[in-house]
Amino acid sequence: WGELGHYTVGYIAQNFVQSSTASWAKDILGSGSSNTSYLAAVATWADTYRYTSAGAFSAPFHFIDAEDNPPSSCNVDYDRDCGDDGCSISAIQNYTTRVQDGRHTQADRQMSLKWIIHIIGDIHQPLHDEALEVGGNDIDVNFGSDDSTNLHHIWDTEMPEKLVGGYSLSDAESWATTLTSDIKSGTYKSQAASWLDGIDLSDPVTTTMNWATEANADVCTIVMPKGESYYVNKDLSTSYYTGAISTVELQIARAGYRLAKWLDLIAANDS
Ligand code: DCM
Ligand code: DCM
Ligand code: DCM
Ligand code: ZN
Ligand code: ZN
Repeated sequence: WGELGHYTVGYIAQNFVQSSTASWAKDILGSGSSNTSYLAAVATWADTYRYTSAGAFSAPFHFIDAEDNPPSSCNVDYDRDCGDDGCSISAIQNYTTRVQDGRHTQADRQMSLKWIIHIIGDIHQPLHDEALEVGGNDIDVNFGSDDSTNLHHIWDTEMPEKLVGGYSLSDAESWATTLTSDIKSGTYKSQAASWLDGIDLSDPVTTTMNWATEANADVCTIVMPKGESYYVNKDLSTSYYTGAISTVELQIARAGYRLAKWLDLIAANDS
C-alpha cells in the first residue's frame, strides 16, 4: 500500500488495541502518551528505509512472491515462495521475536515494531502475495488521465486515493473512523470475529500465511480474473475500480483489526 493505506491500517489498529497495548507501543516507539497517531505515524517508515543503502537488504520483506498461475490457479507456499533473502512472512516471524527480546536495544525493538505495523498492512494487498509480473508492477495500465501507471500501483495507491480523496494523515484518520464503525456496528460486524480465526502468537508463519493465502486468492477472482493481458493499457478507473474498491476497503479493515490483535498478543506476552 501507499501512505494512505498504511496510515489507515495504523489508525484502525489504534482504535482496537487494549489500553495496555497502547502504552506498551508508545513506550517502545518513544511517542508521548498523548500521541494520537503513534502507530499511523510510523507505518510508512519501512518504505523509506528500503530505499536507503543501509536498508536495501529489506526490500523483499514487503511481499511474498507466490509462484502460482493466476487467474486459473492461486496459492501461496511458504517453502516455495519465501526466497533466500526473506519475505514478508519470515520478516514478521523475525520481528515478532525481536520486539519482545530484552537483549536487544530500544532502537532495535522500535524498528521491529515499525516493521510489524508495516508488513501486516502489506500482506493484505493482494499483489504483495503474487509473483506474476513482479507483483503486477510490469502490467502497464491507465487510471483516468494517468496513462503511465501499473496494476500494482493502482492497488497500492490510486484506488484507495480515488475513494478517500487524499493521502494525508487526517485523510487516513477519517477513513479509519469509517472502517472502524463498519467493524463495530456496520457491514463487517458479523464477520470481524472470524478475521481473527487461527491467530497464534506462537506460530507467526502459519498465522500470516493464512492472511497471505486469503489475499492471494483475490488475485484470481478480483485483481486479474480475465488474465493479465486483458488489462494492459486499459483505463481501470471506471468499471474495474467499481468492482475492486470493496476489496480494497475489506483488506484495509482486516489488516488494521488483525494488527491490533497481533499487538495485543505481543504486548501481553512481553510483560
Ligand atoms: N537490520 C534489520 N533486519 C535485518 C538485518 C539488519 O532490521 N534482517 C538492521 C538492524 C541494524 C542494521 O540493519 O540497524 C544492521 O544490523 P546488523 O548489524 O545486525 O546486520
Ligand atoms: N538481523 C535481523 N533483524 C534485525 C537486525 C539484524 O534479522 N533487526 C540479522 C542480521 C544481523 C543478524 O540478524 O546481522 C544478527 O542478529 P542478532 O542481532 O539477533 O544476532
Ligand atoms: N513489490 C511486490 N512484489 C515484488 C516486487 C515489488 O509486491 N516482487 C512491491 C513493493 C512496492 C512496489 O511493488 O510496493 C514497488 O516496488 P519497487 O519500489 O521495489 O519497484
Ligand atoms: Zn506495493
Ligand atoms: Zn511496503
